[in-house]
Order: sequence, then C-alpha cells, then structure tokens
Amino acid sequence: MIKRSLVLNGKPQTVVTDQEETLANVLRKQLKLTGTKVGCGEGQCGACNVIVNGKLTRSCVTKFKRVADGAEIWTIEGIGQPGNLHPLQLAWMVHGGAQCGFCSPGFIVSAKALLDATPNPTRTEVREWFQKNRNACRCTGYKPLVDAVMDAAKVLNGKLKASDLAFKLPADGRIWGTNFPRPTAEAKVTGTCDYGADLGVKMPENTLQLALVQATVSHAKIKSIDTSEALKMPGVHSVVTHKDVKGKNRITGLITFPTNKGDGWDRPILCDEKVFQYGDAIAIVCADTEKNAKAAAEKVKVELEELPAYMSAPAAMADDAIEIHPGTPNIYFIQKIAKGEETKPVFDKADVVVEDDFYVGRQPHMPIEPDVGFAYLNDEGKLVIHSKSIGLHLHLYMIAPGLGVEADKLVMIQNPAGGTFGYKFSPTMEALVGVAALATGRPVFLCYDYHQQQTYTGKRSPFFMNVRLAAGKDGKLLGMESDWTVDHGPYSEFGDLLTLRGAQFIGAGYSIPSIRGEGRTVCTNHAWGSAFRGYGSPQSEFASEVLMDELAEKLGMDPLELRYLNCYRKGDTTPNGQEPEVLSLPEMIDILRPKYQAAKAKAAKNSTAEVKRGVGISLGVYGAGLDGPDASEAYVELNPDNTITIFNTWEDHGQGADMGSLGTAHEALRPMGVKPEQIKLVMNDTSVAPNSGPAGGSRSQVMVGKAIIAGCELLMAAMRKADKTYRTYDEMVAENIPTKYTGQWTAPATHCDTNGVGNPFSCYMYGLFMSEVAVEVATGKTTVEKMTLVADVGTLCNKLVVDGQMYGGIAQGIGLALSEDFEDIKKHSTLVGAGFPYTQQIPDDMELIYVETPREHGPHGASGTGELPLTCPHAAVINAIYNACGVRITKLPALPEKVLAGLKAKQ
Ligand code: MCN
Ligand code: FES
Ligand code: FES
Repeated sequence: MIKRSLVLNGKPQTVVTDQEETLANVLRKQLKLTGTKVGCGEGQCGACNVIVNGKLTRSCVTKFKRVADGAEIWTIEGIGQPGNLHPLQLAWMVHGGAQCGFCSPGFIVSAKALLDATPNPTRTEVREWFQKNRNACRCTGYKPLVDAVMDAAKVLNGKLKASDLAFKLPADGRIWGTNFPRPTAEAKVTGTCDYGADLGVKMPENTLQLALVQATVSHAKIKSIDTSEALKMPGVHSVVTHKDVKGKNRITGLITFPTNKGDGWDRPILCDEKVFQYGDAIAIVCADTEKNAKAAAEKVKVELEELPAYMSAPAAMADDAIEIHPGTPNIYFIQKIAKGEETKPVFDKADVVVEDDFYVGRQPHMPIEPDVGFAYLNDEGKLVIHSKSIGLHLHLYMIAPGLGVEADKLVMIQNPAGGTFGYKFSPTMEALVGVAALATGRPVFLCYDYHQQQTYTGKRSPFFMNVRLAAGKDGKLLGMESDWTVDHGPYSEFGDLLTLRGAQFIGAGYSIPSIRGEGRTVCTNHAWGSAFRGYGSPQSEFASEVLMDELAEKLGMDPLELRYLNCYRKGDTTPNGQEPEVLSLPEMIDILRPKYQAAKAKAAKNSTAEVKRGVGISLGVYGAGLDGPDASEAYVELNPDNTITIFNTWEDHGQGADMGSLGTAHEALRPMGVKPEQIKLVMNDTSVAPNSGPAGGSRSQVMVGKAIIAGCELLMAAMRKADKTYRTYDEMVAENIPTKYTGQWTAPATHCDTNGVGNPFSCYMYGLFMSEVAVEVATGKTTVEKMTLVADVGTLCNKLVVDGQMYGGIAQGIGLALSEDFEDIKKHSTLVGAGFPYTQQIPDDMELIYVETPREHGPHGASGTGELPLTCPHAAVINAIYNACGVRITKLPALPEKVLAGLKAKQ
C-alpha cells in the first residue's frame, strides 16, 4: 500500500491505495470521481484523461505509484460543474460535441490542457493535439469538437461572450428544427452523467463482481467443466455454469421468416454442449472484487474437443463442412429477388453489361464505452436488468424463456449508453447478469474489457456479392442480376432479415425494370452478426454504387450524369417494387453538380506525380423502420404542476432520443404554448414506459415520434375547452377527465414476399455523397480531404443532432472504406489494431446540405436519419480512389498495401 497527499481539483486529498492500482481506478472506485471514464483501458482512447501537474495523462495506464506525492490533479469535476460551466463545456453543448458523451470528459480535459499551453490554437493544431493524444470519438466525426475548442478559446480570450455562444430560443419559442442542445448534454459534458460502469461503482456493498470464463477457440465440443479449484480462490462466492440456468439456456434469434431452416433457439446463454465462436461464455465467476473474480476465472478448467472452425461463409458452405448447429444446414435461409420480366433476355439484348465481385467485411462497432450491465432482484421479486440494450422489450422476450423467468417478472432498463451503433440490437450480457443474479440472489455487476468488447459482441456481417448491370447505350439501366452471401456468424439473430436487405438495397436509388437474384444466410464460427448502422445497406449499396461507376466508364459517361439519368422519378419503383414516397434525388444531384465539377477541376489541378487526387460519388438510400407495419407506443401525462411527462422506450445509443422526444413533443404541444422546460421525459424502463420498439432501423424519430404526437393530441383534445383554451390539471381532475393517454402508431407498410417484393417502409432517407481524396503513389495511402453530403431526411427535428449524425456516420464510412476490420481476432481486438479512425483520418472539411422534403407519414414531416450517413459514403471514397489513380478496390478495406498493389499492377 502507498499513501499520497494530493491536490485534487484544487483541494487537498489524502489517498491510501495499492501501489499497483491505476490512477483511473483510484479516482473512480475509491474517490467516486466517475466523471473520468474508462473506455479502452489500454491507452488508446483518451476517455480517462486527467491533468497531472499540468500534463495531460491517460489515467487508465498510469499506475498510482507513478503519481508523485503532492501532485496537483484536475479531473472533469474540477473544470466546471452543472450551472457553472467552463467555456469548453458550454461550447461542447452548443456544438453537439456530446452525442453519447462517453468521450466528452476526456476530450474536454484534453482540450483544457491544450488551451492552458496554447491559448490561440489553429484548427490544425487542435486536430494534431487530439491525434497526438489519441483522443478517440466514435460519434461526432471530430469536426464539432474542433469547432467547440475554437469557440471556447475565443471566450477564454475575451473575443466572444459566453452568453453570445449559448443557445438562444427563437422569438416564437419553437425548438423544432433548431440547434436546441439536447437535455442530457450538460450532464455529459460535466461528467455527471452516470453510465453503466459509474452506476456499478455506486452499487450496494453486497454486489457481486462477475468475470466470464470464455472460449479461446472458435468451434469445439465441451467435454467437461471443472469449477472446483476456482471455488477455492479468495473472495469467490460461486461459479455459475449452464447447470444453474433454470430456463431453456437459449436466447432466441426470433426467426423472421417461416422459410428459415433454423428454429432460432441456437444461442446458448452459457455454453453446454458446444462452443460456437471465440469468446463464448462457459461459466461466470461471482466474487467480492473484480480482481478476485478474474483470478478465479483463470482456474476454471474446461475440457474441449476442437472441431473444424469455419471462419468465413465459403468455408462453411464447402461440401465437407459439418453442420455448426447439428440438424440445421449451414446455409439456413435463402432470399430471392424477382422484379419485372426475366433478366436473361434483357441481358442478351443489352448494349452494355458490367459485372464484378464485391466484399464488405466484418466492421467492428467500436463504441468508446465497452459493454456493461448489472442485475438484481427488486422488492417485488422481479429480476431487473440494466444494460446498454437498444431493444428493451425485444430483449425481454428474447431472453426470458432462456432464463426461465416469466416475461412479467422481468424488467429491462437502459443505462445511459456510450455508443452502440447497432451492436446492442442483440442482447449481449443481459442474460449472463440475469442468470448470475438469479443463481446468487445478490446484485451482480459485469463490465467487459475492450478485448471482450471486440471479440465477444456482434459485428457487421460480411457480404460476398456478385452483381451484373445491363444498360442501353444511352445509359438507361435495363436489368440487374445479383447474388449475395451473408456470413452471419454462429447465431441466427435477424440473419434472415439482414439477407432480405440485399434484395431491397442492391441497386437502390435507381429505376431498374428487371431484376433477378438470390441471397443466402450462412452460419459460420466467426463473430456473430449483429445489426450495425446501415444494416445491410452499406454492403448492398457498395456493390451497386461501385458497379455504377464501372458502367459509367464503359459507357463513356460521367458517373454523376449516369446516376442523374437513372435515379427515381415519377412512376419508378425501388428494387422491391415500392413507389418511393418522395422524389428528391434529381434535385439533390442538381444541387451537387456545380460542386462536383469544381471538385473535379480542383483535383485535376492539384494532382502531382507523387500525389494523385480524385473525386467520387455515391448514392445512399435506406428505409426508416422495421419492415412492414412497424408500430410504436408512448404515454403522455399531465402532471399536478401542469407540466407534461412523456413516457417511452426510445432507447438512446447516443443519437439523441432525449432530444427527439422533447423536440417532437414540444412541437406537438405548441398549440397549448408549453415551454421546453415544462416537458419531462421518463424513458427506457420497461416497468414504467410502454413498448416503443427498438432504436434500430432509424425508426424511432418516425415511429416513436408519431406515437408521441398521437399521445399529445389525445391529451390536448381532452384538455381543450369549448372556448379553445385548455383545462388545468385541477380542472381535469374536477371534471373526472383522465390525465394520461397512450399514443399509438402503426406504419402503413407491408412485408416483402419471398421474391423480395413489397412496400416495407413508409419513409425512406436519401443521400448523395461526394468524396475528394488524395492517394500517395509511393505508399498507396489514401487521405480523404473533403466529404460532401446532400441529404433528404425530411424536416429536421433538431439540426444539431442531425448534423452530428451525419458527421459521425460519414466518419464511420471512411473507416469502413480505408481501415476498419475484425477479421483477425488477435490483431483486430484493440481500437488501434482494428483501424479505428482518429482525428487525422477524418477530414475537417465536411459539408452538409439538406433538402427537406416533408414526409406524409413522418412526424411533423421528418423521416429517419441515423443510418443514412453510413449507407454508402465508403463507395464514394472508393470511387474517388479510382478517379484519382485508376485503382478499383472492390474488397474492403482499401488498405494502403492493397492500393499500392493495384498501382504496381497497372504499371
Ligand atoms: N432526427 C432528427 N430529425 C430527423 C430525423 C431524426 O432530429 N428528421 C434525430 C432524432 O431525434 C434522433 C436522431 O436524429 O435523435 C436519430 O433518429 P432516427 O434516425 O430516428 O434513429 P433512432 O433514434 O432510431 O436511432 C438509431 C440509429 C441507429 S439504427 C444507429 S445504429 C445509430 C444511430 O441512430 N447508432 C448511433 N445513431 C447513433 N449515434 C450515436 N451517437 N451513437 C450510436 O450508437
Ligand atoms: Fe484510458 Fe482509453 S486511454 S480508457
Ligand atoms: Fe464521442 Fe460518443 S460522443 S464517443
């Protein structure tokens, strides 16, 4: 043990601790200063930044013994507090710097250290500082953060008043479409927002800390599990295995289609007979401390008989491959697409045919907050599970039978989440903490380290695609043939639905009269496929958007004009035969055209023998909703103090469910003149809020938004008097009029049939991406210098939120194009190893242009937005690389060595 006398946030503080303890743990666990977050835990993200004796310090990798006696330490708590914000914190709020907000304290502390040393930095210096100090953000694309630092510097230098920087309500009091900062922003920028791990530190003393015993092979039979030695380890309470699970011990994959050959009950909570992938949980050690739990987990002996591991779809499809789930073929679902006349005669007659193979891989989500959750039995005897779930009611029904708990005895609550990007559309640890709480009768807490986050949560499912396009010599598309294979890992969860996305989105955006194709879902032993922002559209549209460029080249046409000629117009239908709800693509292309021409001229002018520059275009389309008649509910209640509470389960990944709920409700309640501060939000607890559906498929603004409006309208109708004024709460009670209403909404949409034909989405979102890149000839390294996005997501509920969605999604698209991967379990298990994009990989120059076509079926005219920016920006980058240097990359990511090989092959 060691003792240190510190000056912590300006006050003396004595600390006695184990000398091997990290500074982060001392601050968080001993001193309860949970504003300092731990993301990667290995020095790669900066979430844990503090300032020690004036120096920016990553506290997760700083042993406490290295902190000198008398050291002066500043944490986020000392920089500014709610109601007493530092200019950096204010600027962070005003610029939308805190989406999930998990990185915000670390960034703000980092920016403080920069401004202390360099009061007037340039944008380049700010970006270099964040790069050098490895400050990682997965949500914002960095631009808003640099904007915030620049404005904070102005305030600190007296060039801008804080009051001028702060958001001001417009004169009419309307917040819809404005930059109103989201309700949770202040807590996020001050470090007072408690995420799962922060709540974990504040759990009662009898809470058991959990550690998992996990598979380190990808496919095996389990012969025995011996927990005897582990049970003897210090501090161990119990070791839970499949034998302790009271229910089916399976998480259901909720098979969507009857033609699926599996039954959905394929994912064990705790492995019993087999291991299906690396990381699968085999046992849970419950102990007094995390350290003791982890030490004991090492002592659990698992005897395995290894089986051949099929690490990609082609391997699992080989004739001699054994069934991963005995009784279910590895190819367990087929989805066809058939639109219009047969393609063969169309292709036979066509003037031009192009064909290519494409691959989009296992992109890892890489939220800065690793997976975390806890569970306990409440005083009604119900099992309560807190996690990062973005599908609370969905997950409840997916895990209850496996746990052996009746659905009405299970409560699911979402903690503030530090980003999910879709991985939490799948249950991860919910059933594990549930099993442990039931088995021990104690509160239990589990936090993954970053290795577990990377290796044992779902990933984007790779698509292997072959696509052919037929066109007349005028460039008009005549037909398309497509074949796609989806590597979905070992678990069926929504794999069939994902495969349908190939039918819906290969070729999306264009009128293609004749289409034939087939896709298949394949079970493999690599990371299980879970939703990832864009959900199948980044794979599908990558193929058709790169092939459109190949077609343009063969026709001798400009890629933008080929798209203009073929994009949806009146009378056209989507690949699945649906009439688009709005026809804004021609207008969007018209807006981009002059910018595109200028960009091409600039690229030609600035290209040199050493650095080639080019411009690429792509078109992105995605549906806002779950397929077919997607539905949602929200409660709206008038309170005794005449404020109004909105209850819903619009789960928040970090995208801004709080702002969406507030903005939509405020606009709906405007006839009553309600102020934003009079609207309260009760969200994401299944015991008090209704089923609003999962926050996936960019559905929530539309679906939950419509349900909120419906509830507000019911309440207002009940409150409205004959003279058009509104009753107060007391008047409502006096007249016996109910004060709480359920708003409901169901989308006017239909499921696709076995040929992929239907009207699955009531609202779509449309984007046109332009990428300007520089390729270094000597190394093959690509730098994206600018991204432009023209988007139609309907009217905007909150401009700050939507801008943030766009910047962040584009940044993930650049990562997908150039660096991100999770193919190599070892190499790709860290942020750096998996190609996480830091500041310098994302351009500071990003331009967003909105075409706000109001949607008939959208709340106040809004469509969805969250996934649009990741539908297809990567194809624009790849098309720009070709335009720059003539190398066509069709299999992502376009690592420098791949581009270099292409350059050499050309020579
Ligand atoms: N919005 C708006 N105006 C519109 C449409 C939406 O202001 N016309 C706002 C909404 O109020 C909401 C946000 O934009 O705050 C996204 O809305 P929507 O498109 O309806 O999507 P969901 O709320 O259902 O969020 C899910 C979506 C998905 S599917 C993924 S994955 C995703 C995403 O949003 N993951 C994210 N955005 C993310 N952003 C962050 N920071 N972190 C994630 O993990
Ligand atoms: Fe410390 Fe990532 S650098 S948590
Ligand atoms: Fe930066 Fe979410 S706001 S990681």
